[in-house]
Amino acid sequence: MTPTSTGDLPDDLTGLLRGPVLPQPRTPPDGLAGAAAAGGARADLPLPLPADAIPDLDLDPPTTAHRLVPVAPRLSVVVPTRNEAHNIEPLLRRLDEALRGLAGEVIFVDDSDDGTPEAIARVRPTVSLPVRVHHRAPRDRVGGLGGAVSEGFALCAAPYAVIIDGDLQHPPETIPALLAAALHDAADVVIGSRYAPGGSASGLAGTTRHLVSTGSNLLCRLAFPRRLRGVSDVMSGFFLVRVAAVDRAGLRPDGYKILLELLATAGPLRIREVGYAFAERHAGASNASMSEGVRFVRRLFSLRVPRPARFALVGASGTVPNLFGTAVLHHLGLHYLAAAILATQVAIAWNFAGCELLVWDRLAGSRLRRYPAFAIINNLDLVVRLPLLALLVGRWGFGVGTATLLSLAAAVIIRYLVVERLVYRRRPAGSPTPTPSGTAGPSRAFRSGRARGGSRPGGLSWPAGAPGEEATDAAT
Ligand SMILES: Nc1nc2c(ncn2[C@@H]2O[C@H](COP(=O)(O)OP(=O)(O)OP(=O)(O)O)[C@@H](O)[C@H]2O)c(=O)[nH]1
Ligand SMILES: [Mg+2]
Repeated sequence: MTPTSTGDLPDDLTGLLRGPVLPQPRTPPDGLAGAAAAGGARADLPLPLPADAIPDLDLDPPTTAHRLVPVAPRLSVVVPTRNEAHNIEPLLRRLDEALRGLAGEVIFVDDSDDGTPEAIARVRPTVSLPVRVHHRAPRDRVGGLGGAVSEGFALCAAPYAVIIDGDLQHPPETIPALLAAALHDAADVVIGSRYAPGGSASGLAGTTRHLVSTGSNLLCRLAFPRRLRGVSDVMSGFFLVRVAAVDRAGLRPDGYKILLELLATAGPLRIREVGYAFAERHAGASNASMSEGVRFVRRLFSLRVPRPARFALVGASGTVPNLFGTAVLHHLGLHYLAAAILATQVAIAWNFAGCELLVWDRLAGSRLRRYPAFAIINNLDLVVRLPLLALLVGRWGFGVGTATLLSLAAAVIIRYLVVERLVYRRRPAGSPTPTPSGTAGPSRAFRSGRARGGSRPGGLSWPAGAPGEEATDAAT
């Protein structure tokens, strides 16, 4: 089924979605219990929070009192933003209208330097949706767009999350159809697709963007033919997920293609699609760039090829400069051991570039600081290789080329084990952890509270195993 609007749905489902779920009074009620009674909070859908958690909602009265929510949200809309100040007002207005009656909330995960959080703060009191902002300081912007979305998942109070761009290329009016498809078909993921029936990619700017979109879509489907069977728009940034189906600990988001990351790393998922028309950017400038393209190709490669195989490939490619360098220098009259030492330095630089680009996930910190450790460890393998080389050539009469090759094969196994342990070991809990109330804050307390099924800063208590409970280090 590819529903395109709630009009396609049976009456009972439309009623479920559109029922009088969330009147949000603009004047403060006499406490939340009164508000819940007045709002006729429905008990026929599972709540992600126990009812007694609701009075603890973090509010900064009195100006935001109109955002009191008598029931826990059933749909969290996560909007990653980077310099979208001029799009905030129309976006929030359209979301407010589109989500009327859906018990929704909006969470901005913001990496902006243009005053986007201030724009949100200005518009927030004028809409009835609860709106939260998690602004990431420049040093915390791990994983770019994908990292922001992953952090957004951790903040969702609802069982379903919709990811939507902040520039209005994705129509908020399609969100009810995404939710309807999820509820109707018990789907884990509902993808807003430009290439499904009813969809259109006409908002893509220019032939090159069209080619990049269809080409990368094809590449992904070739790389994961079974997992992505029936998915027409792997590159979509507009989708709904059942939050409990997201394995945040398994995500290594790097840049734009968080949907690919999700689909490739999660267990079996029930996937549906809903066609939508991709619009032109409303205002502001695109954040897409050539470097995002390179990030995508790298990520696709590492999702597809296991790390030891990638390491072996890089190591194998390093034998080319090593062998070639040794042969040339030896030919020029250098002793074969001296030639091996020099050629090894070239191969180490080559391997380091390969490891950084293709083998290990992006790590924070400077490459210049990683290189000495990498070079020392790789030079240490000369301690093994040189005596082996001397034995092979001097004692057993192998040619310099063959002996170099054999010694390299022995060294590559040792090197993988040592490099993985010493240079690329993952820092514990490296990801900056979002706070649900909107400012970067006490991430350690938040993390430990959630791990125990305890309380979140801002006073929302979470039962153990609640949606969004997954480990919080996924965005490192
Ligand atoms: N938090 C966060 N959001 C980002 C980042 N990069 C892009 N975004 C947001 O992600 C959404 C998609 O980015 P766009 O720049 O619109 O990329 P695009 O849609 O591929 O490009 P255009 O078609 O030119 O708009 C927008 O809401 C951006 O503000 C980032 O590094 N961090
Ligand atoms: Mg865009």
